Amino acid sequence: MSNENEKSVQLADGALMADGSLVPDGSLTADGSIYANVFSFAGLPLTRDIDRADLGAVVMGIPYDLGTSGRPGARSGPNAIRQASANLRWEAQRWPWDFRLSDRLQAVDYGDIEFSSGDSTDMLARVTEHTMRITGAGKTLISLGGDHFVTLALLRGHVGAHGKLALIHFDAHTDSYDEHEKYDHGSMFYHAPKEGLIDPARSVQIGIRTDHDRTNHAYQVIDADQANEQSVEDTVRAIRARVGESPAYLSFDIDCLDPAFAPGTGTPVVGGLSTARALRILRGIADLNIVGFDVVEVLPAYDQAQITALAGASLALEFLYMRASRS
Ligand SMILES: [Mn+2]
Repeated sequence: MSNENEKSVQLADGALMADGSLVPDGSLTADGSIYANVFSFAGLPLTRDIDRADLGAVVMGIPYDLGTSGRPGARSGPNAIRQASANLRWEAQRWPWDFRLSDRLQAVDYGDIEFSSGDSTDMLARVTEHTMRITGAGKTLISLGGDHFVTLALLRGHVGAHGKLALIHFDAHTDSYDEHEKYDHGSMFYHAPKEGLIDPARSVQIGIRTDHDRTNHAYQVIDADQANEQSVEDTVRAIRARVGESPAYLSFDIDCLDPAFAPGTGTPVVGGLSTARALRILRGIADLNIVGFDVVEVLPAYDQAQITALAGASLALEFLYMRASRS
């Protein structure tokens, strides 16, 4: 145990290598191979050295799944997303964007946050601490879950730098279930407004298709049927009207997508969005003041042929382009 603790402390200080790299030679990840040396997200440098002035964004993994109510295993999500992201490395200018990512935005992979396994309180503390470090340095954080409970820690780590946030939430579930003192992956957005982290009156949930109190629900809901039936432009317009100029946090539970497009997830619900539709909605809101992003609930043990992991990787890369488009 003491060895593990020592290692955690070392990682928290970002001092594994003199230059902050998490691997002996950070340049190992910089080539464009879609199968060799797949350690980091999309081949980004794997490092905790984030103080460079030109660095705009940080990708971080949170291998946690103790908040889940259904199938467990999302702790392996970050690694699965990194592996699948190798398929995206070769395209310097991602379609259909009209710029090369590296021309507009420098980003690194911060690795996974370590915490005492089995200790959710420690996870919350560590994730909040690292998030505050990254957002405090003025970098945009893109987090890879992990089950959705991790978003509570991420929001706690963002408010210091950005104040109370609007929430743009893609999900099959509202995750605002009133379970009183219970903290899990279905109650973060019940607790978050009570903690002053988000303002439901400026927040919107897209893709919902599970029961919630429709007569008394603080968040605007664009349910899955509506999001599938109306045009992408109408959905984009509704999100923009709700969020406005507010600093916003975008949280994407992969189960917003139909299980046909994301089978590997903890609590799948049929009747969801396609990956294509979700990507088009995201591109339509790229210029909103989105200060942080996550994609959560990727569960490789239930995945098929990396379908879900590739969707997660593609969304995370889309987040980088959304951020870059505002640079
Ligand atoms: Mn969900």
